[in-house]
Amino acid sequence: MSMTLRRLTRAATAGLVAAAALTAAAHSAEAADTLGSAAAGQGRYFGTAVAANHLGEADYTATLDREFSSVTPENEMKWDATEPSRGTFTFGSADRIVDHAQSQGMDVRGHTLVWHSQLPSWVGSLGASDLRTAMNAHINGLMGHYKGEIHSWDVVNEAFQDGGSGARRSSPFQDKLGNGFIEEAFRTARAADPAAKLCYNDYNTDGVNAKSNAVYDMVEDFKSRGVPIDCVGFQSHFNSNSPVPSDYRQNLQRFADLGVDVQITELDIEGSGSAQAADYTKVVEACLAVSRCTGMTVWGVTDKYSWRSGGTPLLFDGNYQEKPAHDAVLSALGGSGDPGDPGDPGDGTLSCTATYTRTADWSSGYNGQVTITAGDEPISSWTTTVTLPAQQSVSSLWNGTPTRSGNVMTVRPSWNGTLAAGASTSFGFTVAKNGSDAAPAVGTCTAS
Ligand code: G2I
Repeated sequence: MSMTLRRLTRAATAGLVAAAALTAAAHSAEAADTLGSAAAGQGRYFGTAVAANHLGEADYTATLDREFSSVTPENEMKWDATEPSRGTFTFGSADRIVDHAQSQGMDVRGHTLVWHSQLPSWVGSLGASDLRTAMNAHINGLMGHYKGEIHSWDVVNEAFQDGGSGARRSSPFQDKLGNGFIEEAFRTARAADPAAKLCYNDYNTDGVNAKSNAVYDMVEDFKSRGVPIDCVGFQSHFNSNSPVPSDYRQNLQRFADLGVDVQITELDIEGSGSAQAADYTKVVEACLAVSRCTGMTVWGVTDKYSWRSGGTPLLFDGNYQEKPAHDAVLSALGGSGDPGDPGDPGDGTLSCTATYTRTADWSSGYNGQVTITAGDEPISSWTTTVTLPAQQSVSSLWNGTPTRSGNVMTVRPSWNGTLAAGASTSFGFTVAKNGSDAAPAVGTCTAS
């Protein structure tokens, strides 16, 4: 969509957007029972990263629309997606996200203009003066397209090295343009869309350490010299190796005291259950304790699509059920879930999921394994089906009780029916391929 068209379309849908905002306001007056409405009650936004290719999935979009008040395109506004070859801008996927957000009255964070990663190779091959021109053209192209439609932009992302040095990270921009590339990017960005908040965004800067000190010094210097910067983004990717720092709030506060807003931009915390919920609570409480912490974004809607596959770091599980971490965040934001809300722990709905993997493979056969995981409630039994391709046959099955009907096996527990909330068990089986290497289909899991 062209720049002019985007603005015209936006003007034409302004009535619709206003109507959506009114609905959201009416909803929040009733009960702050979603993340977005509870955060709004605290004067904050609560956002999520969104991937355009999931917007067609009904559960994904329903959860997004119900719970969140801001979106960040997870990959669609990055340089490789938006200017894959020099001067040719492609906004299709990013436009889908922005259009969707606007139709729901949600704000949009822009991520990201200048970053060493997801950078098309043509950028790295430019000489210094061409690179400067290309960087500014990229900022102008992207910000111009979405002018007036983005509440905050990550102008520069991850420009500092990890470790104790506080040095700048090597990148085409750093290596060819020197330290000044960051301020140049911010000055260009201010002129391109004066209404957008301009942010510097990074990770491992969440507590007080050498890297956050280096960012702090840069922001202090920018403020003292009038370089336009409005906010600092703290990505906040946490796990057991990188836990929520004990001085998280203090670190947010010292940046705020420099005269910038702070935002939690890519929050996710690996783990599960009450420990994960407690960590999320710490983060939300830290943001609420800092008046210039204007909002929080989690890095994805559901564990199913997290970049940290296997780490279950988000607020909704793979079936879009609210996790204990969700309820903890909602309550830290001053909201309250109705005990009977679908998906809330305690709502009495028994559920389970079944996922298949091939654990061994040889020319004439293979071993399959199905992992059964209980949902938010403890369960005492489960049932699922495994449908084999026509030629295949099962020669043995363990840790489950099969009933066969043609090529469909219904499998129930043997000794392993009882599962705590969130706990898993698995059954395995050996299959003779008889000429077909296709995978079996695993049906829906039913719990009782
Ligand atoms: O790595 C986590 C985040 C750290 N801060 C900056 C963020 O922009 C970054 O996001 C992640 C996305 O969540 C991933 O989805 O950035 C990754 C790339 O740096 C993204 O991964 C990429 C894969 O590497 C590609 O293979 C894939 O084509 O996602 C692409 C789209 O699915």
